[in-house]
Amino acid sequence: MRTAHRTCPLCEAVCGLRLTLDDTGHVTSVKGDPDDPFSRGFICPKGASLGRLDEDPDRLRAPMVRTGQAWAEVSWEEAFRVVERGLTSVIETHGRQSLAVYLGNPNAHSMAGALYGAPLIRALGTRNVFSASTADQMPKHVSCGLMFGDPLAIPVPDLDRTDYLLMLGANPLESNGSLCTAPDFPGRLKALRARGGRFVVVDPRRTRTAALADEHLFVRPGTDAYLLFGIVHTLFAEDLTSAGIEAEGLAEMRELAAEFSPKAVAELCGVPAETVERLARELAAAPTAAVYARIGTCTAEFGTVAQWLVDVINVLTGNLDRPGGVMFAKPAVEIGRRRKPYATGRWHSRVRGLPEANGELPVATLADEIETPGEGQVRALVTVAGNPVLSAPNGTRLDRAFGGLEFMVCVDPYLNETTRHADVILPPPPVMRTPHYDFALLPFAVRNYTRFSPPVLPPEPDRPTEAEILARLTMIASGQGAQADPALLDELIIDQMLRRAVETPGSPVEGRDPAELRAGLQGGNGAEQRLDAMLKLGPYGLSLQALLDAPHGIDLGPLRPRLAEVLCTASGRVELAPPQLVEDVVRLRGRLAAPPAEMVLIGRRHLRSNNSWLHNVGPLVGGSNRCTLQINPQDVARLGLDGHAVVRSAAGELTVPLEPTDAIMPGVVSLPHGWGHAESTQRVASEHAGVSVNTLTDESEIDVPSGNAVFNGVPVTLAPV
Ligand SMILES: Nc1nc2c(c(=O)[nH]1)N[C@H]1C(S)=C(S)[C@@H](COP(=O)(O)OP(=O)(O)OC[C@H]3O[C@@H](n4cnc5c(=O)[nH]c(N)nc54)[C@H](O)[C@@H]3O)O[C@H]1N2
Ligand SMILES: Nc1nc2c(c(=O)[nH]1)N[C@H]1C(S)=C(S)[C@@H](COP(=O)(O)OP(=O)(O)OC[C@H]3O[C@@H](n4cnc5c(=O)[nH]c(N)nc54)[C@H](O)[C@@H]3O)O[C@H]1N2
Ligand code: SF4
Ligand SMILES: [Mo]
Repeated sequence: MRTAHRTCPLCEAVCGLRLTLDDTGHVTSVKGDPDDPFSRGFICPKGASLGRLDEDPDRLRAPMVRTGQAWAEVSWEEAFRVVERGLTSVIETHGRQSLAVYLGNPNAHSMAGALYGAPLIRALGTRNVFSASTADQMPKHVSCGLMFGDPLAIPVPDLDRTDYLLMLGANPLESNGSLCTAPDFPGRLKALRARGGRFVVVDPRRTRTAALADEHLFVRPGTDAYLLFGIVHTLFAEDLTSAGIEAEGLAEMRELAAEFSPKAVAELCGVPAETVERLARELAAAPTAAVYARIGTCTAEFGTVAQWLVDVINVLTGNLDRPGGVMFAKPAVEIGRRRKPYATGRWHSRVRGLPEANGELPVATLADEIETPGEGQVRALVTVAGNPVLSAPNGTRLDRAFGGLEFMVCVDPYLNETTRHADVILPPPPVMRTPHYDFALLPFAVRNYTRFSPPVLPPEPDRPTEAEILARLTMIASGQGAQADPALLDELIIDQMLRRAVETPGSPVEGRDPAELRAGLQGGNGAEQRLDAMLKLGPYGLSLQALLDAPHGIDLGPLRPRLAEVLCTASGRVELAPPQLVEDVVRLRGRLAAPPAEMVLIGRRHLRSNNSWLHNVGPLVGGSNRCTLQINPQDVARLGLDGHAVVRSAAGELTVPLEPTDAIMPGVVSLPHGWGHAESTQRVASEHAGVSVNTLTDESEIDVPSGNAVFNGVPVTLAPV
C-alpha cells in the first residue's frame, strides 16, 4: 500500500485528492486531501470514483483503426502512419481550409490540451477551428474582451469575502462551479450565509443551490438580460450608482437602460417589478456584492448581453476589483495574456458568414461547413476530447455529417457517439499515469493558488502520453511526418518563450542568455520543462521544483485588486458600452414585444454526471442521475400527459420519460444533456442510454455577438405518446 496525491481533473473545482494504491498500482481508495490549502479535504462522488474510471474495461488501451464497420487495434507507429496518410491526402486534394478541428471540454483540464492545443491549430493551418467554448462560455469571453480588452480577463466573485451574492443560471451544488474555481463551493456558500451575508439565486428551477439560498426567484428562461437591464435601470433611476466610477460609456449605458424599466421587463421575465427594484437596492446597499451568472445565462439567446450586464452592475455598484466584489485572480502561470485590444469578426465562417471569436467559429455551424459543397468545404476533422454528437446543438445532424467526412481522427479514451465515425482513435493514458497542472482553471480561482501533480503511476511501455500524442499530430499536420521527434516542438516553443522573455523590459530574466536559461530548466519531458519555464517567468517566481516540494499545493493568498494590470482596452479604461454589444440591444428590444413561446426547454446537470462521458462508471449512474424531463404537475395535467411525452422542436423530436416536480416553473421543461448513448460502444452507458437533448436544440439559433449555442429557452411542444 502507498499513498499518493494529485488534483482531480474532472471538474473546475480542482480538488486535491489523497489516493491509496496497492502494489499492483490498483487504486484502493480516493479521499479528499485535507492538507490541500484550497480544497481542504473536499471531494465529490465523481472524484471518489476516479479509480473506477481509470479501470473501466471499456477504455481504449491501444489505437484503433476503422475499415468500414470493422475496428482493429494497431500499434502506435501504424496509427500515426494512417493519420499522416489521411491528413496528407485531404490537404493535397482539397487544401488546408478543408481541415477542421474540434477541441472538447477535457482540454480545459489537461496539461496536454493547454500546451499543445494552440500549436496543433497553428499546424493545421485552417480557420475551421471549433470547440466546446461556443457551446459554453464564449459570451463571457466576448463581453469581457470588449469591456476589459482581454477575453481571459474574467472577474470572479470573491466568494469568501462578499456580503451579497446574486447568482443567475448556475447550480454549483451539482456542477461544483464554473468560471469560478472554488473547491467546496457548497461550503463557501454556507459560510457566506453564516457570516451574515445574503445569497440570492435566479433560476427557472428551484435547484439544490436555490434551496440553500436566502431567496430564490423563478425567471422565464432566456430573459436574464431583461432582468439585469431592469436592475441597471433602477441603479440609474434611483441614483444608486457608486461615486467616482472610472469607466467609458456611463452616459450611454444610462440611456440604453432607460427603456428597460422593471415594469417594462417584469412580465417577460416573470419577476415582479418591485422585486427587480429591490434587487438593485440591495446590491447597491450591501457593503460588498457580486453578481455571477453562468451556463443558464450564457447558452441562451442573449448570452453575451446578459454577461455584459452582469459586469456592468458590478461596475455600477463599485464592486469591480475590490475585495468582496468581483476580482481578477493572479495565477502563477498566465497563458495568452493579451497585449492588443480585443476584437471579434476578424474572419467569418464560409457558409453562414458568422464572425470568429477568440480565433474560433461557432460549433453551431460545424455541420454547415461539412455538408455544404464548394471551395473550403470541410472534408477532414480532428477531435480532441470532445463528443459533439451529444454536446453540440442539433448533434443529430452532426452525427450524419461526420459520416460523410473523408477522414477523421479522434484523441479520446472511448469509442463513443462521435469517435465511432473516426478512421483512427488515439487513446490517451489513464489519469493516474498523467501529470496535471490547471493552466486553464487557476486564472479563475477565488483564491490565488497553485499545485502540480506528477503522474501517480509510471508510463506504460510503448504508450505515448497525451502530450506526445498531440505533439505528434502537430508534427504530422505541419508536414514533418509521422516519424518526426515530438520533442523538437517543445524545444521550439521553449526557445521562443525564453527569447521573448529576455527581450521584455521588466521581465525577471530581462537581458539574460536564453541558452543559459534553457540549460537550467527542470522536468522529465517537454511539457514539464515548459511548465517550469512558465512558472519561473511568472509573477511569483516559482519553479517546477517548488511545486514538487509542495505536493498539497501552495496558497498564494486572497485575491488582490489588479484591474490596471489586466485592462487592455484602447481607451485604457473599462468600456461600459462597447459598440458591438450596444448593437445587440436592438435584437433584445425586438423581442420585448414578441409573444413568448408557451413552452420552453432548458438543461440541467447532475452531481454524479459530467457532460457525456461518465455514464459508463457504474456507481455514478442511476438514482437521481437519470435522463428525465422535469415538468411542472400543472403542465402534466393541462396537456393530459402520463408517464412519457413526445417533445418537438424546430430541430427534432424525442420521446422522454416525465419527472413531474413543482421545483420547475410552469411552462418550462428540463432535460439534462450528454445522454442518448449509442449501442454497444460502452456497456454500462448503453444500458442507461437515455436520449440526447441536442436532438431538440436548434443549430440555426445562436447568441449573435459570440456565436454561442442556445440550449436554454428552446421553444418546444409536448404531446401524449
Ligand atoms: N443541451 C446542452 N448541451 C450542452 C450543454 C448544456 O448545458 N446543454 N453544455 C455544454 C458545455 S458547458 C460543454 S463544456 C460541452 C461539452 O462538450 P464536449 O467537450 O464535446 O463533450 P464532453 O461530453 O465533455 O466529451 C468529452 C470527451 O472527452 C473524452 N475525454 C475524457 N477525458 C479525456 C482526456 O483526458 N483526454 C482526451 N483526449 N479525451 C478525454 C471523453 O471520452 C469524451 O468523449 O457540452 C455542451 N453541450
Ligand atoms: N456534476 C457535473 N458537474 C459539472 C458538469 C456536469 O456535466 N456535471 N459540467 C461541467 C461544465 S462543462 C460546466 S460548463 C459547468 C456548468 O456549471 P453551471 O453553470 O453551474 O451549470 P448547471 O448546473 O447546468 O446550472 C445551470 C442552471 O441554469 C438554470 N437555467 C436554465 N436556463 C436558465 C435561464 O434562462 N436563466 C437562468 N437564470 N437560469 C437558467 C438551470 O435550471 C440550471 O440550474 O459545470 C461543470 N461541472
Ligand atoms: S468537485 Fe470536481 S474536482 Fe472536486 S472531486 Fe468532484 S469532480 Fe473532482
Ligand atoms: Mo462547459
